[in-house]
Amino acid sequence: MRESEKSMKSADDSRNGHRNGGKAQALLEKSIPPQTSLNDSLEGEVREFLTDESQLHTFDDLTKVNPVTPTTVLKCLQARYSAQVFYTQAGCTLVALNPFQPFPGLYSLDTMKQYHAAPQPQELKPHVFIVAEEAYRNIRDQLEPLNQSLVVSGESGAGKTWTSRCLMKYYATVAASSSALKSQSTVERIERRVLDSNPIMEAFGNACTLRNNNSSRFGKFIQLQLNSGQLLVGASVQTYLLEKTRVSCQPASERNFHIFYQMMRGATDEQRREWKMPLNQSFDWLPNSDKQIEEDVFEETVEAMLHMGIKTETQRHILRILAGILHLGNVRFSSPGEEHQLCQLPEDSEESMQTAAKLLSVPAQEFLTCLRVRTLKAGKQSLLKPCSQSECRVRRDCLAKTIYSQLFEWLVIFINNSICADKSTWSSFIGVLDVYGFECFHVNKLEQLCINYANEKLQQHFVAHYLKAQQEEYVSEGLQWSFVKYQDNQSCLDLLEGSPVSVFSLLNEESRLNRASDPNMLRVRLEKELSHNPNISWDKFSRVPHFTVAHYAGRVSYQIEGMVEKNKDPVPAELIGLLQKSDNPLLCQIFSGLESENPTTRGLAKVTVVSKFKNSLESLMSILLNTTPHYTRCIKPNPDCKPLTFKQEEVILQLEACGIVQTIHISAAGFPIRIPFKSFMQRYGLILKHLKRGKSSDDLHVDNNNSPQQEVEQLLSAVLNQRSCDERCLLVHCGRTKVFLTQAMLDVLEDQRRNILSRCAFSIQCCWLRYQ
Ligand code: AD9
Ligand code: MG
Repeated sequence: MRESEKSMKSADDSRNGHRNGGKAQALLEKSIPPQTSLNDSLEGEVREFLTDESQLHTFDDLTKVNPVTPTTVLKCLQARYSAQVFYTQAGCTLVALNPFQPFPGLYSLDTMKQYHAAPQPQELKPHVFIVAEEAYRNIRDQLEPLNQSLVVSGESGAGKTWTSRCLMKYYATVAASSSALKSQSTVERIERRVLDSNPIMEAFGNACTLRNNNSSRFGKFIQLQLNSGQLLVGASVQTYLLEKTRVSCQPASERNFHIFYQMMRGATDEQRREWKMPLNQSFDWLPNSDKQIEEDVFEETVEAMLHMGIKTETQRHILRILAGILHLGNVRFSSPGEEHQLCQLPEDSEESMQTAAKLLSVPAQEFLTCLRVRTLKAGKQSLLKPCSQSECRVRRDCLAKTIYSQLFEWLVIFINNSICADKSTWSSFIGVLDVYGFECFHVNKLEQLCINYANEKLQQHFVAHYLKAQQEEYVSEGLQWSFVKYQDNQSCLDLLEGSPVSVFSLLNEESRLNRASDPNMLRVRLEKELSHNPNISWDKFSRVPHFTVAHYAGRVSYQIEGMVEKNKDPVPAELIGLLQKSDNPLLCQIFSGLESENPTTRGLAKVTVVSKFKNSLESLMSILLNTTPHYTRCIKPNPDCKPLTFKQEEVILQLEACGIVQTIHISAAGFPIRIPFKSFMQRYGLILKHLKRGKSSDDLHVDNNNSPQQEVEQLLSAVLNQRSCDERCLLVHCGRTKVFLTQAMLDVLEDQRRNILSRCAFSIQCCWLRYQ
């Protein structure tokens, strides 16, 4: 093991220290008694399986495990993992275990075709392609809501991005237009361009962290646009909260964004000369350069940019900007003797400063002045004030972060312009959501607060959409139901974003005050205004100002120091003004519309990081609420990303965090399929007609004045009349407006429908032959 890897490993252990071994153990020992009674009669049969542990890997659906406890679910998943089966259904959710090694065939073209062509994909082995196909068929069958969303969640390194890529490849294959396949024109096929957005965004937005060599440092929602013939005609991408602080400050043993290392490794001699980047050049902002990872592939990024339509000349501007940022990172400032004096540059920094200015195409002297001198506005007058050493550093870092995040935003806009189809050409979409998972480190800052807030919102969406809606629907439809307790996270969301006061509102108020931020002030206000909320607490003995939030996935302590400043995210006006004058046309363009921090409007409702993030999440939520959601929960089986290694303590905490056991309880006892009476008769009415033809009408008690419910009941009793009353209750239930079915019952109905249709087709064929 290389030194850097060793240090990463030990730091990893300490960072994962939050993983509470005691809690995992308690969960492992806890055995929840089954809370439902509907499938009691199946218990005996399933228990036999449980005692015969050699069979555990055969459970394709965790709802068939009984009793459902964290332990039984865990054992089942472990048995499947050992048998190299990585997907398991958990009612409405697909559980995906990360194998941490490629499996030939698992995602091959043939496998895609197999799932796409299957009459009933659900009958094949659980796979993420079933989720993909289900969404695709929902659109084909015009089920409401028509648009679909595939929500992929899980902690860092669990496999969200991998899964999202698989889903995108699936649609780029099964929904590719045949004419597009033949096209060899210079304009690349749309499917190809949609897929090429991945390596570009990953090069600029992913980094090697302690928990994942290819960790996404931004959230992403991609809408795949389909035309009325269900062909992929375009896509659009929305990104969330790029972790821009990484540009100038990399956590210990982690790396900067991949693109910088790709450039360092993959540049041509000519580029090295242009960027003043000889092979032995070291950059302060490029730590752990010796750690080589699979993603360090410069040619792939360059090629993908070309396919996307980013011309060589524009790429040259992008890469010069990035090289300029790296040289800027090597600029250091020495402390001035007196307060009114300017900070000086040590000798080696002079050259870095000159190179950075040249690569960013701005005048070097003016650049240096902007970094060292602050302009203060007092009424109509401007006052120049030399910055202290630390202020100079803050300005330098701020400049690098702003340039990088603006460049990232420009790239996303460019990608959207290149792949987004005209609204008139598409009629439905499938959205794939890949956002950062729940995070809990030893030190948690504003970034973690935002990330965990996003996860709370998604969990609420899941709970509201599936668990709550399902239980409420049972009640309103008059079904007998023993309730399963689910964890509603509303009080945590009230704490974070509620009105009139919340963590965010207080943070924003502090950020809008025209004064230096004091962490204790915010702490006092939080304590005074929010202590009534059970989800917030403080460690009275801690000397570091912080607050602890009880999230649905665990407790996280957030450090208050630096939070207000980060939330303000100020960009000095002088720096923006300078970049707007750059001779690099791209740099000039990306800063042209940007407003700077204006000291005179500081007190007004400034857009803070938190308010911007909250708004973008709210629009995401409103999109999700108008779609049919499909959930995939990725699980990381061990913290070291080792192939085929399953650590129970690691997995049990993740199962707990995503409430998988509750989901299984509800799905196991319930009827996951519900169809309004009218739609039900439209699809299966032919079975009743067929049965009527075979029997006397007395047997079927035909009454033409039947209500829709009676018609449905008549059909069901005709189909089920071979079975006992108890068994019928397990398979199907008629509500007030809908039929509630298990998957098994749906399969019976679909089989009968298929048989009748194929017999009809056969008879027509015979008549035709006779006629000929
Ligand atoms: V993070 O929140 O962005 O830090 P993700 O996105 O959840 O995280 P990612 O998809 O990047 O994790 O997966 C981590 C690594 O696991 C990948 O780089 C692969 O090496 C590996 N992986 C994930 N899923 C699979 C799989 N189905 N088959 C093989 C996989 N390897
Ligand atoms: Mg990712």
